[in-house]
Amino acid sequence: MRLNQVQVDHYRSNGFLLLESLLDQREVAALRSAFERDSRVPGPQVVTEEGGKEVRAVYSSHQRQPEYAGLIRDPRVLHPVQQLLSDDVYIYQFKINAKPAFGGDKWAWHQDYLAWRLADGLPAPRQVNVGVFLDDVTEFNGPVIFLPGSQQGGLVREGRADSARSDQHLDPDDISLTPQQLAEHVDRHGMTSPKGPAGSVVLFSPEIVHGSAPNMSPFTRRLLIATYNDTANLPRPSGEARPAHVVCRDTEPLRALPVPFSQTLETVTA
Ligand code: HL5
Ligand code: SIN
Ligand code: MN
Repeated sequence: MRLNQVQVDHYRSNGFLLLESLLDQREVAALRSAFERDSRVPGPQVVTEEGGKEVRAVYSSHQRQPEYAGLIRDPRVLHPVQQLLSDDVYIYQFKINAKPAFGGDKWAWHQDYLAWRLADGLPAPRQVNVGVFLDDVTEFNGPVIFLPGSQQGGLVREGRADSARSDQHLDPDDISLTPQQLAEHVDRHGMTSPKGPAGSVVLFSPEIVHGSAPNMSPFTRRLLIATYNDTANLPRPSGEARPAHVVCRDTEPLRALPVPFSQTLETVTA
């Protein structure tokens, strides 16, 4: 699958692009059950909601679950990323933000590249985020909200704060825009929240301002985010590198599967 020129132009000018129902419902079911499995693996890759036991995010599932190892090499996903970024890309970060029903917390307004420059010394914003909807995303269950075009203005904020919430990863709370910065940017760019059925995919820039509200609905909103980085843009941490579940160490260029990932999972029975 290749993006057409209208789609490429949309991504470049708005900083995001929605591909509705890119994956089918059987594939979504496979990805969900892989998440159920993976969120029960104990370890520092499981981030819980503040003061609770509910899962807020799980990192690096592609290193443990074959469904995700296939998904990141699926031609429907990898080819568009290569088109937008470079032929040689690898997974810099892989996470699933769980946003549980009745209480999944917000993700503060932020730009990803600030986190990655500060925490990992990532030289340039040469990444593409691939967001995969594991649930239907509606106005009710805390969709990601983008400020379209805000990726064109560079980084808004400089430093970071420190809080317990960022023990296992860098929570956007610590790099969030001030209310005034947010208001000015919304004035200029407006807001939009891509919505769609489970299996839809949203590509988005590491510099676009985004965030999402708490989920008070009875519907979970699991969002997988695979971040591809150009292999010519490896992190250069000033101190100790962050753990491998947050910043992946395998920087070999990915090669696309010849078929959708779901076809590689099926075991042939005679
Ligand atoms: N949690 C990520 C990290 O690298 C950073 C955030 O949405 C990406 C800002 O620790
Ligand atoms: C993020 O930016 O990583 C969080 C977005 C979300 O899950 O709503
Ligand atoms: Mn983000």
